[in-house]
Amino acid sequence: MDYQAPSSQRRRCRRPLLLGACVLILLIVVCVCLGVAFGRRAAGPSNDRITGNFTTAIISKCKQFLGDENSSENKCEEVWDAFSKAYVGKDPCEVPMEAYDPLMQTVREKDACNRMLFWSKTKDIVHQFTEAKKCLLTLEDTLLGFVMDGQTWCSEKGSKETFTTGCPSWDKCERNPVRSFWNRASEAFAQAACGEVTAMLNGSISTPFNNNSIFASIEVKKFSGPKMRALNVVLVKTGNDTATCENDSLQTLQRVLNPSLKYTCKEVQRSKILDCISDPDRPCGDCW
Ligand code: AVW
Repeated sequence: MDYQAPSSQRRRCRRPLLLGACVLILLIVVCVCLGVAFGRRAAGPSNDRITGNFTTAIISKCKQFLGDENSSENKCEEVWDAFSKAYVGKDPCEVPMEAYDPLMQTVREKDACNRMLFWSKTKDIVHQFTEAKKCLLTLEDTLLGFVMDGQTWCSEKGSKETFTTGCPSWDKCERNPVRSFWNRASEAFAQAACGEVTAMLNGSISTPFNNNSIFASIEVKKFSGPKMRALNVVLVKTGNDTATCENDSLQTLQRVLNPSLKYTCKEVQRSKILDCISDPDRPCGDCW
C-alpha cells in the first residue's frame, strides 16, 4: 500500500522546492539581463568602427606614401587633422564637398604636367598600368588618393568618433563624407591638369562618357587652358566591342570640353595594354 504523507508534511516538503524554483527563476532573469547588457556592448562599435584604429591606419598609410622623411610624422598628423575636421561631428548625409577645402590646402601636390591619367569605369586597368609603368599617375597615386582609396568613414551629429561601418552608401545621399571627399579630391586633381592629359574610358559599355560619373560631372568641367593643352582619350576595348571613338557620349564629351583644348581619341585593345603592362622593357609610349 502506498504511503501518503499527511498534508501538513507535504506542504513542508514543497516549501524548499518552491524556494529553489524562485532562486532558479531569479538566476535566469539576472543571466538574461547581463546577456542583453553585454550583448549590446558587443554589438556596438566594433574595433574597426572606433576612431583610434582608423586614425592609425590613415596616418600610417600617409607615412608609407611620404617615405621616411623626418617631416612625414608631422605632415601626416596635420593631414589627419584637416581630414577629420571635414566630417567629424556632422550628420553623415550633410558633409558638402567644400568641407574638404582646408584639407586640399594642406596637401598641395607638385605639378605633373603631361603625366596625369584620368579614368572612368576602368579603375582596375589604370591602376595596374600606373603600378607597372611610372610614366603616368592617377588621383590614387597622389597622397590623398592613395591614403583614402578603399576606405569608408563617417561620423554622427555631435559625435567625436569616426565610424568605418554603418556609413551611408555612395547613392544613399549625395553629401556623404566619402562621396564628397572623392568629388573634392577629383576636382582638385582636374584643376591641376597640365599639358597633355590622358583619360582611359571603357569601350565595353554603351556610354563611356557618362554624365553621372565624376569624370563627366566634375573633372571635365575643370579642364581648361592655357596650363592644360589637350585631352587624349584612350578607349579601352575588349574583343569585338562595338563602342568606337564616334560613340554619341564621346561626341558629347567633345562638345562640353573647353574649346581651347585639343582633343584626340584612340581605340585600344585591353589585351594590348595588358601585354605592355607585363613587359617591363616596353616603354609607355608603346602601350597604345
Ligand atoms: P567610376 P568616375 N557607388 O568608375 O568617372 C559606389 O564610375 O565616377 O568613374 N561607388 C561609386 C559609385 C557608386 N554609384 N560611383 C562612383 N563610385 C566610386 C576620380 C567608386 O569608388 C579619378 F580621378 C568607383 O570605383 C577618375 O578620373 C569610383 O568612384 C574619376 O574620378 C569611380 O567610379 C573616376 O570617377
